[in-house]
Amino acid sequence: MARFLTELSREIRRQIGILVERRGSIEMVIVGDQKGMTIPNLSRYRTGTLRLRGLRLIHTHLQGEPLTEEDLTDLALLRLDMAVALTVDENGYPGLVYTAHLLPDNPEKKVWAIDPPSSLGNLDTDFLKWVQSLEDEFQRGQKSIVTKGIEEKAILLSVSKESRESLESSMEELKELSKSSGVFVVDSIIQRPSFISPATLMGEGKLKELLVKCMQMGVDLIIFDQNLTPNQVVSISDRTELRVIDRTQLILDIFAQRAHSLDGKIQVELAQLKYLLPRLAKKTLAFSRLTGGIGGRGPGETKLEMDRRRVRDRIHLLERELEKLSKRREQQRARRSRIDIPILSMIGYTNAGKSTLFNLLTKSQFQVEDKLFSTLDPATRRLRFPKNHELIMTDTVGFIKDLPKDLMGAFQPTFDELKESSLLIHVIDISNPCFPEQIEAVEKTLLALHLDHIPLMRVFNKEDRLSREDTEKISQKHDVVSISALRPESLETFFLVLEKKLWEEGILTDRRERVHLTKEDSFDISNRNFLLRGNDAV
Ligand SMILES: Nc1nc2c(ncn2[C@@H]2O[C@H](COP(=O)(O)OP(=O)(O)OP(=O)(O)O)[C@@H](O)[C@H]2O)c(=O)[nH]1
Ligand SMILES: [Mg+2]
Repeated sequence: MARFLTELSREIRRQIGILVERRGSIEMVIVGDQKGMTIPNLSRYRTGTLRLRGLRLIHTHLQGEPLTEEDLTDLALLRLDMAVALTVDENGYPGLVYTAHLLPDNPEKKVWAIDPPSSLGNLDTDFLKWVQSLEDEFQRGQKSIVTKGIEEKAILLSVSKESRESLESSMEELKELSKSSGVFVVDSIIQRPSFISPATLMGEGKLKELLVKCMQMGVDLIIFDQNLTPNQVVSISDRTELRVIDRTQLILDIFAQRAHSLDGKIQVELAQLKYLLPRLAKKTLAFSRLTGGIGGRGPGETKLEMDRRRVRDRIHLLERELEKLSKRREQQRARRSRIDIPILSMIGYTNAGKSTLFNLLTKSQFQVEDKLFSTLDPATRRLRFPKNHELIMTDTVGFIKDLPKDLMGAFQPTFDELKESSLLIHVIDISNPCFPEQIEAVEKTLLALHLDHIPLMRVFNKEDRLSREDTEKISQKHDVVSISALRPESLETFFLVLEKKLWEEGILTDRRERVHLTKEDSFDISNRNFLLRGNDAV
């Protein structure tokens, strides 16, 4: 066969390649030009992303050259069993044979092994046995990473020209998001290339390294910290056959898991479908790969349907449902505003401690977790503060940077609630080194939601995680009161500032009732008997 190939190749002055299946049958014959050839789409030879393709490429090289960069790219991106270059001597006989194959996980982090050239006569490997033991080694590497229960393994990826520092802190957040969504992070990679490829973000070289790493670690899911265009998802996913999701999709996945109320479920599903629709225009496997897994889960047990027409119908249906719910809420709000009770709303970056503070102030027991987006459905409680003033306090979903604007539209009913607020309490986690960026992200979001006209009071939370001196320094610099929502006794100044703010903003207007509180009067801390009494659900 080799002689036949070299002779023919010499005669027509073109490379000839064959793709050979495990047991030796020839699946495809490819004719190239003098220097190279193009392998057609092999997706019908899929054996699962984490396995070798079950095909080896044997092709002729007319100029005696070893395996080229392109050959090695094919080896990696197509996950070939082996790439073989057969050189042709001047008489059309086979010369040296060059071979290379992919490597399982190894300490040197090598992607492939290129064997020393040999003559045809010396090639006496039992191929089937050899390739099976190679696959066994791959599987051992893949199994060495053990996850709990339904956790999915993923590699996180960030490709951008931004400063390393900001990419790193964003990556930390992506890790937290991944954990919150039940993803086991196998590795996180930051790349700052000088040229960003518009189609795949990273260049071919990095793409094949990534793919081989995925095979070595048994990962078939990659999560980008950047938001990808539909075209980018398709090209990366089609090049690698991996499941590819971006930051927004991951966040939506967390929302889908957290949505409990009817409103919440409708809002999340709507946001997911709106995100998917433009992506479904691309007829491709990329999105069908996601069905059921991360990025393809809907709220509850539902899976996201991947059919465009049905998606559109469903969007219309959900929008109508949402409208009905909005009307109902509007009536509720109207009733509330008739009795004219001021509303204080907790807002802030996700995980800042909004729910913890809300629970403390209203003596409630809503879910508090060291996870991003633990609150999705808004909570509302009535309370008295100070003394005989009635207030309503609400807790809502947290904000995060880079959430696409059209997705926020789906959460409009939640944000509409915020519109009725008399005061926004912006809870900030000062123990997070990125808190200034978080403040900016939150207050920018308020602007985008047209909520910036509502009086706002910032509060620094989690002061217990910093030294007293640091807290004081930061607090003074920004002129913001600091508290720890875990320590009721730290709230003294907060109450004074809050009360002052309420009067200043005209939220508390009845001046006759204005009593200057003495310390004993306002909150008997040891009993946690704040003036904040009531605990009636609204
Ligand atoms: N050390 C410390 N931890 C706090 C403090 N306040 C809240 N936490 C913790 O921070 C985590 C997040 O608190 P949550 O109240 O759920 O935060 P959230 O702002 O409601 O977050 P989302 O609803 O996820 O947006 C929890 O593990 C809390 O126990 C604090 O003052 N000090
Ligand atoms: Mg919360």
